[in-house]
Amino acid sequence: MIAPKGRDLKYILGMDIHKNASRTCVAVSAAVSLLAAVAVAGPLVNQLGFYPEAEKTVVYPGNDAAGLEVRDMNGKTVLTLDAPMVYDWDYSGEEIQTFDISAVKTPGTYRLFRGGTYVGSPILVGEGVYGDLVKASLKWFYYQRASMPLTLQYAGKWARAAGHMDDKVIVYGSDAATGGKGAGKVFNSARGWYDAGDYGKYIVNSGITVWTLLEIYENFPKYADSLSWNIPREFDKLPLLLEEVRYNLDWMLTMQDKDGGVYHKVSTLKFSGSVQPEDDTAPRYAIIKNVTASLDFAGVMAQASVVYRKFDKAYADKMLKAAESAYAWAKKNPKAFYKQPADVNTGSYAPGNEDGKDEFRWAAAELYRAKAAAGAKGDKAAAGYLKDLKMNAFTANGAWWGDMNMIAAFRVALDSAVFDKDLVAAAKKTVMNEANNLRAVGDTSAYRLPAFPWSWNWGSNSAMANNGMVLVHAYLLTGDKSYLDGAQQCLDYLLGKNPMDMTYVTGFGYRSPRNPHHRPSESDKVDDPVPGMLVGGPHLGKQDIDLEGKEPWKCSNYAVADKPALAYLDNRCSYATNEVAINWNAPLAYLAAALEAIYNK
Ligand code: 9MR
Repeated sequence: MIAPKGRDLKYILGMDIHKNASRTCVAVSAAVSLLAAVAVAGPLVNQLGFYPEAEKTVVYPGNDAAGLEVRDMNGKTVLTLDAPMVYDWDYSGEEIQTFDISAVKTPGTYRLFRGGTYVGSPILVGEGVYGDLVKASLKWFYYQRASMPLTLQYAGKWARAAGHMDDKVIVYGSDAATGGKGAGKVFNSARGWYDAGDYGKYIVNSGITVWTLLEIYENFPKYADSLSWNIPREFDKLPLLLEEVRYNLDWMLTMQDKDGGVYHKVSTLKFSGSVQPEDDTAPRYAIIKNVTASLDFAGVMAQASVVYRKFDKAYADKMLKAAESAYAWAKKNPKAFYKQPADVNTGSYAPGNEDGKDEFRWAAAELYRAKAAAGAKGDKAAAGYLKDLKMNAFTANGAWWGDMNMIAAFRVALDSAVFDKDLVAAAKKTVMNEANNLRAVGDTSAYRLPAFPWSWNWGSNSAMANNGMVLVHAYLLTGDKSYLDGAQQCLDYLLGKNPMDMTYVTGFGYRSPRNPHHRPSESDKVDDPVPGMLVGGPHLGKQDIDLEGKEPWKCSNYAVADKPALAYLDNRCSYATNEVAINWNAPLAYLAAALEAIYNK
């Protein structure tokens, strides 16, 4: 699949040029939006605060010769720092000074002063600083539920009627609208989460999302069990997180055909307008079985069979069986890759280079472990999964929906009791190599952010979150706190240590997105967007801009910054920078949950 490009470490490190602090601080202007120009003068810092033992970084654009003072709320100075070296950060075109205030460990509220003047907003140091964020980012999946009403009791002011019952989705190509072959095939494909700001339900993206959420449960079971938030209960015995995830697993199970193959998605043929779910009434189709969807389905069902087994054996057995038949279908149809039909314009999630090796590797790893958990490690099918898993070496690309290699490596590296020693060693090496690359860049870059040129693709914020997830896994494998500090750097960026001086999560921090591309939030009568959503973040693609006004759903009439970290617009039209998505929220939840679970023992 698509390999991230331009990941040459020397190139990245070469971008940081040391300079001496001399001139006075300059304001940096960011993307000029329809609403207002953003002028940022710093300090840029995690707006939710820090755990006492965490690394705490404050980024300051400019090259001021003044130092920084940290004072408590009684005005007492607790830390004084000299002005640090000035670095360039090419991703924003800024000069940057970075202050390390990690020495402030006593829980409390602090303020920053520069040249004797109070700058920025109060900073919190304490336990549980990300607890609400974890819960809200997970609660958001409830707001994304198809096929059911959201009631006041659970949804508060974002209550809405049910949409997309999906009880009669049409198999694509089987009705007159799409060619009429095999006329009239319909089936029930209810439940599941809407993918993003649109109302499609996509198997590939559901795959990595569910994996990430279940990984929270697998890596931090005690913490996950301790969490509670307000959602309706259907399965009393399940921990809340597994209850929420089951809503999507149930939908995913409906997407498997009798022959084992799995459909790519359920969606309308065209994206709907900006309407509430109940008003998007165009016919919904189950569109084209393929290898990638079948393998992502197989991987997730196998993983879920392991996680749910102790709560519900029958459900676990059902999922394992479904996983095995999906995998068998993919083996029989290895060239059946998804190609978006010309009359469909909803999310494509089509593989970049159609080899499918990463999905095979991941599904084989999950299936082998699931067979072991079901007491069937010795059977013929299990031997086949192990053989397939060994066929290709692990590769270390960033974890995202387009590349499941790293996910396979996580699985094998952490489950050393299940897999052969050599495999575990290879998987660990892959995870650690990637983590070490991230550390090297994180610690030497002006923003203290492990970002590469490829990080600034569509959904850049999720790249930062997924990089954080790699670092957390490295911490889990080694117990070395420096990897946790690296993960913190990623979360800090998403929560305010960025050139836009905002958290990228709705409803959190001093400043946050107000106009995300999210149809339910756009079309309701509520001022605030649904909370707990991570927006895609800056990138230079400009797919959502049409300055001539020929495509009215796109943004027009604004200038876009030409630096990747600044090319962000808090406007609903900007689906390329301000959309939300389940596969972006899940790693945010993972990262925040990991820091909570690890620090708050
Ligand atoms: O996250 C996807 C990104 O990697 C792709 O470049 C982009 C264009 O194909 O699509 C993104 O996914 C969107 C999906 O296709 C439809 N639902 C909204 C998703 C987030 O923008």
